[in-house]
Amino acid sequence: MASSKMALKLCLIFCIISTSTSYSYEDTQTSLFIAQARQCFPKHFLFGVATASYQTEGAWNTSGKSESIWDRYTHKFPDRVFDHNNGDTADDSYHLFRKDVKLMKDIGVQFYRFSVSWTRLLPSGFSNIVNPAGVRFYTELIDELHKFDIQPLVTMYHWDLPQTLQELGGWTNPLIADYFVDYARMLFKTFGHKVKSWITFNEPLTFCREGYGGDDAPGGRSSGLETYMCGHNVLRAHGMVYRMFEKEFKNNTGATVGISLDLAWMEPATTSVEDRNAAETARQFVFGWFANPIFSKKGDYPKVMRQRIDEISHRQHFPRSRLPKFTKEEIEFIKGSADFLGLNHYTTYLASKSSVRPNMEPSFDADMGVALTQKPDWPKTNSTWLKVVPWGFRKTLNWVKNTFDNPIVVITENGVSTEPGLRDTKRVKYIDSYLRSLLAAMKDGCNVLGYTHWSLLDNFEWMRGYSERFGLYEVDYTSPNKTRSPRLSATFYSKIVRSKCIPAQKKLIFKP
Ligand code: GBH
Repeated sequence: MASSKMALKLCLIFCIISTSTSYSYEDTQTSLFIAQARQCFPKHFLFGVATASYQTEGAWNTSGKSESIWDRYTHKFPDRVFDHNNGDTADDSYHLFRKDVKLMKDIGVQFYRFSVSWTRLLPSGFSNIVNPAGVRFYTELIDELHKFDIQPLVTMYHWDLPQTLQELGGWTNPLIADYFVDYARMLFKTFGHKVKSWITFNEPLTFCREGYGGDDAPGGRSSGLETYMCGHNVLRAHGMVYRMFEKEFKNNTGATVGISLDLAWMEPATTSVEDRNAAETARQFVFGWFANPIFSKKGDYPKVMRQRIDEISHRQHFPRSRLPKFTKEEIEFIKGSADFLGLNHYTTYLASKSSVRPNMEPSFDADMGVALTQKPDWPKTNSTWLKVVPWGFRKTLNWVKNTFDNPIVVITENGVSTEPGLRDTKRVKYIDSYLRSLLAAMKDGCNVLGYTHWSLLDNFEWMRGYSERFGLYEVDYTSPNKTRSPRLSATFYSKIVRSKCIPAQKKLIFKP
């Protein structure tokens, strides 16, 4: 009785009245509610952390590495990056990788998602010359991971294209698909005996839309044209790599190849049919664009993309659609070319029909024709685009399940930016609420095998430089050895990873 009185007293001082009672249960002894119950993932569920080469490695021109489009772009246009910074040294993980692996071991993760730098391995961009120092670096990293029983999940392409290939048109040149296959074959040959899970591309939507029609490297400003050429060649390249993998490497190795696509949840702004259609159109443009050719029964681009882009191209007097066409053979070839779907999910938007009519200027956004906003009362983060909307995660996963016949999904990114500092209670809450939403989706029948937190460390956040912090570990960029310090969230995530359970929330509320 004494302790329950004590709890009551504490409660009167500290209690936060929560309206979310969906998981609450009554603790009859103390007459208090526990706001969120302990909830567990299946025993075989896997937890990991993620990074990407340009964002963390640094050593941009060390030991034979050549220039990537992000090296070139940040050096040439420092003003375009928010804090005028670049990834030249980043977290210096090239030299500090053993420390990083130690941090992962401290958390207790089962796998590490990282990307390999194409220009570190193949300085000419082509597979005619392999850089031994690059091979040595990734071999040592992978061996270090295995030493601690952490499985590598390797992304082949997280946006750092060799500058040499950019000069030949980059992803708009159809021949790049062959060069990507050569690169992938080198990876399978060199690391295939140590790496069992691969991701061909990270977020083609982002690098095709922002790289060829926005602000990201290489800084192409040809939205609605190069954007689709990029997407087309990425899809061809992905399909070709997968078929090559099947033929030359898969056999009985148990190895798998997937692709990581990002999908923010698109919620209709109102219940009107127009807004509901707008939301579905948005999902198809930002996700179906890549998911439909690979994961749908019919293959090919989503119908709504085909229709809208064909029609708008025609109105703009293009004699052919700006969205390229696959041959029948290509459709069959690309269809089914993945063992799992990597899903990156961060936030939610409200979708409504755009009132801006497409003009003569080709543009991806005008082709989509959807206005995207966010509710002002959704909790803010340190990224303008990222609002905390955990229920969007469950909806995203259910939509993927229903649209693509319940594919095998691995969450390959999810996370949030916070203020610098170690007391990141916002990240703790984000992880707690998004993981509860993920569990709810799994109870709905979504086939999710694992979860990857973005990111292990603070890192170079592309056009936002080092101003956005996504790490479970803080990186002190002013210290010569880029000191890493655990945030509260590192401890919290570790608890979850080790127990496979989300702990009950300690906040008690008085029984009304
Ligand atoms: C991920 O993309 C990336 O894969 C990862 O490298 C990155 O570190 C992580 O996000 C966190 O940012 O500034 O309004 O133009 C997530 C999808 C797409 C979200 C591009 C941000 C830019 C919005 N991203 N988007 S805006």
